[in-house]
Amino acid sequence: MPSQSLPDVRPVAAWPGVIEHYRARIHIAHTVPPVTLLEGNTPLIPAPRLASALGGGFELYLKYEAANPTGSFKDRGMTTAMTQAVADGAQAVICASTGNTAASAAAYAARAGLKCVVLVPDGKIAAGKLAGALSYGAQVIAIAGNFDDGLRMVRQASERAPIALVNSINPARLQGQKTAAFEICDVLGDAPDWLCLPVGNAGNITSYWLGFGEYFDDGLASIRPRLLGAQAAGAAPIVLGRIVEHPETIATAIRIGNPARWREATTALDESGGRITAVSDEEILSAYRLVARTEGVFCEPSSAAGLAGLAKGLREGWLDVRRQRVVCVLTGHGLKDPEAAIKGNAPPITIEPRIEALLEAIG
Ligand code: AN7
Repeated sequence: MPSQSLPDVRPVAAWPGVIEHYRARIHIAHTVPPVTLLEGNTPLIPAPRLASALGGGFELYLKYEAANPTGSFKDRGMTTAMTQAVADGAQAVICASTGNTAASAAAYAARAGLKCVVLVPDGKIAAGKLAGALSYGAQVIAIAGNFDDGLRMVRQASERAPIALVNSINPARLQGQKTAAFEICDVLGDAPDWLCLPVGNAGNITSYWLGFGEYFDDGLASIRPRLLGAQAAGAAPIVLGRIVEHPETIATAIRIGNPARWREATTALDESGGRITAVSDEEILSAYRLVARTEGVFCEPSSAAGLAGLAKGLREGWLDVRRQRVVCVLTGHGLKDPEAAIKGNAPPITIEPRIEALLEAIG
């Protein structure tokens, strides 16, 4: 049933979702009730043990976007994109995805009563994301190609058929995703000095810069952060300054060779006085394990790329964050990719069901 025919049921929870909470700042059609799963309001977790593992002397926070309803930051942009699609009278939506966008689009389409089609690279999407997209009832189409091929195809499909594109080239996506910047400022009382995050299709870095810019312009923040973007070394077009035809990385969420918001990302990096860096798969996995072990915060490998960039900059000495406030955005949940977690750690040992065996095992 399309949501136009549903009664205007407002959420009763303390947190009403990002559209309601930031309504005056969200520039989309407000002619229909928001399509929401009460996304946003995610924890900004202080990470002192992690900060000292990285050398200490600065304040570190983790923006834990895994706490969104489908387990990634994509939900912020999907509430706005799907609400706009409903306002526009769409009956169906489509996107290309490395996984998280697919799961989020599928959930919000279900919520709105719209048909959803997602294109994913065959065999290169983490199990939890596929499980989500299928469970929420999307039509999942695997393509024998990468994300960039998929994005080209869905752009063409949305031009030829009456189906709304919900990738982050859709401006409504940025309107929702910029709210993460607002939340960080609302909690800290100002913008941080640095914001570190993974960069794939570059929609998120563009959105954060938009959000921080709006708070700064309106006097709600006294500074704008410097941005530290991180791409996987095998999929680092912005760092290299050229399209990567065959991107490869264990961080499948950011396995993207030709980001749609490349130009906006470059502008954001330049205006902020920030930097973009390439991190190896080993550096990503090491950051991924470190944050889980030092702080009890489990994110998916791609999500740890920003943290890996921070660690790398500190280690190599080109980043100085002493006495500063640093936020690392952890974009997606560790449970999205159980295979990476299990492969990346020593397997559990098996013992006989006897107390002596247990005592011996735990030393
Ligand atoms: C966990 O789902 O592109 O730079 O299709 O899933 O805004 O693309 C996912 C991207 C970072 C990069 N972290 O954000 C998709 C997709 C995680 C992600 C990114 C993604 P953008």
